[in-house]
Amino acid sequence: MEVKTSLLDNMIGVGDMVLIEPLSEDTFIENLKKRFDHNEIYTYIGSVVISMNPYKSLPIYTAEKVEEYRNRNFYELSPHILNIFSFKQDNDQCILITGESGAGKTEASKFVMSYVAAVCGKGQEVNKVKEQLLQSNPVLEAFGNAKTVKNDNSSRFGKYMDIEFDFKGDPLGGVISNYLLEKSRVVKQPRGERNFHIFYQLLSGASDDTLQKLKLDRDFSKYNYLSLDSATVNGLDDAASFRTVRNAMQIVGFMEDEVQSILELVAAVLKLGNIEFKPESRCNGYDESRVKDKNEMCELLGIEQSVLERAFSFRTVEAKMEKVSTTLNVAQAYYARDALAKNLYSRLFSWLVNRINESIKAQTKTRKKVMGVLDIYGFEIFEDNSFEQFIINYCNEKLQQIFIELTLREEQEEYVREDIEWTNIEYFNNAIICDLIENNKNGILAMLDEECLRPGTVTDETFLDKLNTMCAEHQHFESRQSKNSKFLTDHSLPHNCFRIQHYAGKVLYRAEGFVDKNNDLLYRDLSQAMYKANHSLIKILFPEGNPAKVNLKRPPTAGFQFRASVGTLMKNLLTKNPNYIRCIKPNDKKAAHIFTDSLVCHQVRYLGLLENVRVRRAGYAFRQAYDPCLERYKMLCKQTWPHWKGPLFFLEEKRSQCLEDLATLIQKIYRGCKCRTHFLLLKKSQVVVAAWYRRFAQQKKYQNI
Ligand code: AOV
Ligand code: MG
Repeated sequence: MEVKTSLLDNMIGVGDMVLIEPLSEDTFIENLKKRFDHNEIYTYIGSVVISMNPYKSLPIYTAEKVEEYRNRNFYELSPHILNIFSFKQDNDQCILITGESGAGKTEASKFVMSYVAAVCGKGQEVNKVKEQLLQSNPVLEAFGNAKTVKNDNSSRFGKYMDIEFDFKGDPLGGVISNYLLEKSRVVKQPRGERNFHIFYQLLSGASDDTLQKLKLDRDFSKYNYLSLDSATVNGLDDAASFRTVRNAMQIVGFMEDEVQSILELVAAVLKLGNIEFKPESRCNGYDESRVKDKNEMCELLGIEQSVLERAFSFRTVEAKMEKVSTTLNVAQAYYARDALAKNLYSRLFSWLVNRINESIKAQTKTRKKVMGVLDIYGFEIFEDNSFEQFIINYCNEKLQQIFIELTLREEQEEYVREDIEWTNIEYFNNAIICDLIENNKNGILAMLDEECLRPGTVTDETFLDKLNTMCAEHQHFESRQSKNSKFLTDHSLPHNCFRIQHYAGKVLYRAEGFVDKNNDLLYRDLSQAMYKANHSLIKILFPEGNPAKVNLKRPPTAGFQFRASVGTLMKNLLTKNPNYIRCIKPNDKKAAHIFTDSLVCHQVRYLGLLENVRVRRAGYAFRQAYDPCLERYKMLCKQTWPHWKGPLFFLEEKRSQCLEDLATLIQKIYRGCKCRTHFLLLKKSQVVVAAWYRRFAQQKKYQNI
């Protein structure tokens, strides 16, 4: 076959990967690279957008650009994220942004949101809604993002935001859902990383007066919970960010006293981290923990010193209807302190999300359609991977699964269903990895829960033993395509670890802390102490501390809750029309102008992008069910216009006659356009608009597009 090179030779590469000839991994990467070198960071695979992180600001998101892209057809302008979805469609949309940590998901989600705000609706009320939706972002980033070794502004929570529109396309409001914040960061950060931004922002940016009220010192080094080796980050101005966040809170609608309460809790977490304990010997030979010094946290939150101190020295356990008080030793007291700090912070975060939702929720019920934007924490492999990475990576597996289901599997199956000739395209389906993790009976999360709820001595070792017995030993009897084949064991594994072959790479998890983090228990004495506080916000955050509620059942485990909420999210996403932004990280150095072939190639492979192009090239790009098609084009055909009575009005045979007439007409119209849609075919239940990219590319029909 003659190799078609003219499109590839084009200085800036091909805008749609579907047009590459010949298609191979090499040409695919070469094209991305060529475009990246020319600051063309977006490339399509049909309607999927690939986004390369440029690690520098580009002048491509200006008001002029927005104007240019507004209401233009997907293919008329060079690829851009602004082109991702069409407002003209009537059904609910969602934008799924995926990619590994640092690939550019959060930035992409912000561009999408600003674009929506720029092009939708006008007027005072609408502007207020838009402003509030946009300003919710700096608030959540301050509390939910942190510097990691992979990303200076890494999302440590998952976020899904529904924006609701009325029939005119004006935004009415929104709803944010958040997914499991990585709360362990509050008390400890890996080397080279920071705690959540807000701590540094508050200390750097608050006025002297505010800090004094909060009894805080500007000096980071005064606080045990703030790591010092990377307290300041190049390119991050914490003080300026603090002003932005304060301003954003005001716009979103927080009252001054609410802001004050929130900052008091942030300060309280820092103070909590400075509480230290000393042992006091008891006559029974055991050491009992005592708080070393008076703590200012109590003053901040209106808690009596003695109440807090007692909660750090004793723990009440209920056994057979009887309350037994046991003493805490120093190690247990430190554990309790950290558990309280993590709980306090993560509950504050969830409260913030709810509070923002109250402000941004639609005031009327006349919503017409919804656009959801999903921005989660990206896949990550650190040196040390724990429960948090396990949860984050599981979430990424689920998203990859949606992509596979909708763009690779269902798409192919649909052709078969419609009797369209089809040669199957192979791809890796990560459903087995999802199953390994989430299977109700013997998935890793279920086993962890079983272990956590089992009476007797439960440790991370007993959990790991269980995993090894269940997954590793069964492996020998099962096929390579079974879920257990993704649970990798060999004798070289370090002690107390297990390894999973994820879609995006092998990850070694340290089992230490899994049981504890999944249990996520807070001694009741501590929640009761918090409930006794003379501070309205902290009281709300610890409802189980209410003595009237002592009989409350234990909450579901962290893993169980996460699995359930991700399940609900997936169901929700599947009811919407998905649009994908697949983010790619060009290098590991967070640097502009560097394109590391091997790194990009790895991502292209595991994201299944080549398979995506293959399915796309072989298939029919645009299709519509009969009824909406008739509805859309009713005016073109004399059987349907001007006497239109709705699609169901037509009898079967009349309907197909109409459709055929319509097909001929539309064909005529399209033929005159510089559009890629050239054929209309009537299949079992659909009108398919065939875009035979490859053929057209070969016939050089696209050269002047
Ligand atoms: P992520 O959301 O995918 O990682 P971000 O969106 O936070 O990644 O991007 C990381 C950094 O890359 C940003 O802070 C910017 O400096 C830069 N960047 C990304 N996209 C662009 C762009 N379009 N233009 C300019 N700079 C960009 V994570 O949240 O860690 O999974 O968990
Ligand atoms: Mg992010």
